[in-house]
Amino acid sequence: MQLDVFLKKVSINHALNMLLWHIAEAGIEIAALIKQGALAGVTEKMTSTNVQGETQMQLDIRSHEVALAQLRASAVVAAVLSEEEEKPTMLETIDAPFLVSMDPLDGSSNLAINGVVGSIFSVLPNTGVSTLGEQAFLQPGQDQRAAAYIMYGPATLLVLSIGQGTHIFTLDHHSQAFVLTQQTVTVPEETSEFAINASNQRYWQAAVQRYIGECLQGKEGPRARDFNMRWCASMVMDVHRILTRGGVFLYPHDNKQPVKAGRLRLLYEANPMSLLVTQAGGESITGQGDVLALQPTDCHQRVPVLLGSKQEIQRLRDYHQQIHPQATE
Ligand code: AFP
Repeated sequence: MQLDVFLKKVSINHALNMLLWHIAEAGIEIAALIKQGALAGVTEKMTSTNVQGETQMQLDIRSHEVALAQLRASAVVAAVLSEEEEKPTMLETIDAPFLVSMDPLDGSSNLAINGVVGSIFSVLPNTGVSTLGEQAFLQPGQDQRAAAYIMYGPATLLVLSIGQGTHIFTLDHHSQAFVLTQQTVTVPEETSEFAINASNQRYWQAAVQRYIGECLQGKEGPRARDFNMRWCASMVMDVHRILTRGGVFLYPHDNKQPVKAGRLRLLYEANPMSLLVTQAGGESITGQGDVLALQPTDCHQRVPVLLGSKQEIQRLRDYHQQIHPQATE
């Protein structure tokens, strides 16, 4: 079943369906650019940096432009917040029903090694961006109307939730359409696989030190079984693995740069990924509570993220409550 047919079946919100269709179109265009690699010059670094101070790749900028053009063409988006721009872009359709936050190219450092990258989108209701300005984006993740990522891997996938489960579509390169290939994904509750950037270990807080320490002890430790580890440096790819076969993905609070509470951005990484994972039966916490319940204070705010299989995230929640009780109150 193609994406447009699926959306007509499951949603009566025509404006939302239109928006999701345009997000999918952006994914198809970006996938074509990525496929050309160095031939399209898109793997080159720019001299510019984004709002996070990270060096931009040509494809970061091109993906931002492609996605913005599609969102504008949908005529149902009032404003767009992007990782690549400090301020949200206000569109001519300022009273349209939706706001979109996006990371047009997540994991772009993987481009240099021909690795997997993705695009992430979060759809919020427009609560009055014409008067509130960028403050209108500061809504908790539980208010999202939809979330999606596109994964540019061996196959191009669109993973989508409108709050009724999480579904996977695969791009058919012949018809240039996304086709439903897995309806209502379920994250296995138990897992023996974790993903964390272990090079930051010395900066982690005690709860995460304990959790990973116990996993590493394997059969000989309190968990009485061996664990496996993966790290893709692309949240899209790590989350996709978790949706497919379970596991946990941790980018926890650390003391590396005390002014930054975590690495991942709440509005266009943590929130949309948390909606997709929780809609598939997984959990997503900061360590101090549910990611989706967090009231944002800044458009480019960073947060700790611990997400994936229910039983493991529950264990991490317990460890945080036992070890850092003042922070979890
Ligand atoms: P970019 O979007 O700036 O490439 O960052 C990717 C990311 O935000 C997320 O996708 C990864 O999980 C994480 O950063 C990787 O971080 P490390 O540099 O610690 O591997």
